[in-house]
Amino acid sequence: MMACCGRSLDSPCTLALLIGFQFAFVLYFSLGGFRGLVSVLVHTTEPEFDYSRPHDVYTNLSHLGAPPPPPRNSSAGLTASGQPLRDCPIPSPMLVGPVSVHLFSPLSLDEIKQRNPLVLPGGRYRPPDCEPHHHTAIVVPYRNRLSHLRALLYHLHPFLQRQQIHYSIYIVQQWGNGTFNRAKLLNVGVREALRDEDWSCIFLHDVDLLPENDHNTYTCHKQFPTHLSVAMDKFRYRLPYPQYFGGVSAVTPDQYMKMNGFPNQYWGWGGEDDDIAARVRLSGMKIVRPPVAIGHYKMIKHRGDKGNEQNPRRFDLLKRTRLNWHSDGLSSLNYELLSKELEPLYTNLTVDIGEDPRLNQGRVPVAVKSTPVHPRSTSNVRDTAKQENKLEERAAANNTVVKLSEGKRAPVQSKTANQTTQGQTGVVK
Ligand code: BGN
Repeated sequence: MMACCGRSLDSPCTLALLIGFQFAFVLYFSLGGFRGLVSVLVHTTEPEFDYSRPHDVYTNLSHLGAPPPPPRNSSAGLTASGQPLRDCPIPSPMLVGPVSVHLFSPLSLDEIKQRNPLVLPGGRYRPPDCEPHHHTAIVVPYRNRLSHLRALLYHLHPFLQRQQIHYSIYIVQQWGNGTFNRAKLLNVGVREALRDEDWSCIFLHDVDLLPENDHNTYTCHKQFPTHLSVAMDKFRYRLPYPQYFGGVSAVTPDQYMKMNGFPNQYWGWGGEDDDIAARVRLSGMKIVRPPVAIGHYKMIKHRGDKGNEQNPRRFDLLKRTRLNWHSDGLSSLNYELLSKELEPLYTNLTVDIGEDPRLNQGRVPVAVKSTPVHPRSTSNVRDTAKQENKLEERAAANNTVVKLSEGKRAPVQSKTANQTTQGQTGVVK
């Protein structure tokens, strides 16, 4: 070959080489550059789904005809006749793939409850006829988006029941009119959900995102945080940028502790998800994702929220994540839980998370109440939590609502990451 091409530039051999290079060049770009080439060479076996013919999201739910399971105590994992439950099969035989999405719920909250008879107060569910492998709390930061909440509940309950997991939906509602703080509400939700149960997985879920494929299971990766909403219609069903971690993501309690939770300082829209993604890397982990063909989501379109304007500080904050992530997060979390209500389809946590301290410089606070935040001993926090849990169990049994009384409205000061780990993350059921 070298001999052939060495002789002269206009030899047929040189010409063939030139044409060959040109052809390779065109092929490289028509395959979508480097990524496309890799996917052709490595031959990734991406699953394929036909999204043009989705199933109704309530498909197969009638298979779950059994009455609600009795409250789980010492007889957990047993059938009514005392026999141990079989393990739920993996994957769930009830999965159907693409499901239709209603951006507005066709039903009222009462009607949604009737369509989901096995959902218990607080939005809890456990498969009636098998022992689930996964125990997932879904935490949704929220304020003033009732129509989105209804669409989410209409969609998510049947979606999750077909996955045969044990789950509960927590709506974390920011009290007052101060600037919205998504990441801090997530911290509160994780903290409060772990008081209820030793969840093995915690989902961080935007209220306006509806999953389109039930093979996208709401479970966690053992080692690494997961980003689920990899293909949103808003971004033409692809990641907007490689490190994107917004929308829907999931962590185990251990992963959450490892990254010191989420930042508390992002008031307003944007950047907090990028900070969380940076924490994943800084704490020595990486982000894992389902295939694009599975991670499809539809976003409910809406105008920008009042009180959630773009945060102009997000660029500065992001520059400092490397320095701040140890000091700002779960370890510095403080808030006041105003009420915890076991609604038929969700647990409603109303919380005072304070206001952006920069807004209040030189001003009288508007939404923050004057209750001082008392430093509390860990045992006090634990005792209060125990009492609250007992109350809530009783309420769940009676199908009633728990409001934290005025006297019990103790400001909640987070334990340190290590303290919180104790007794809360070790047990994986
Ligand atoms: C990004 C935002 C994310 C948001 C995505 C998708 C920022 C920080 C700028 C450096 N990040 O631009 O928070 O989830 O867009 O909308 O604004």
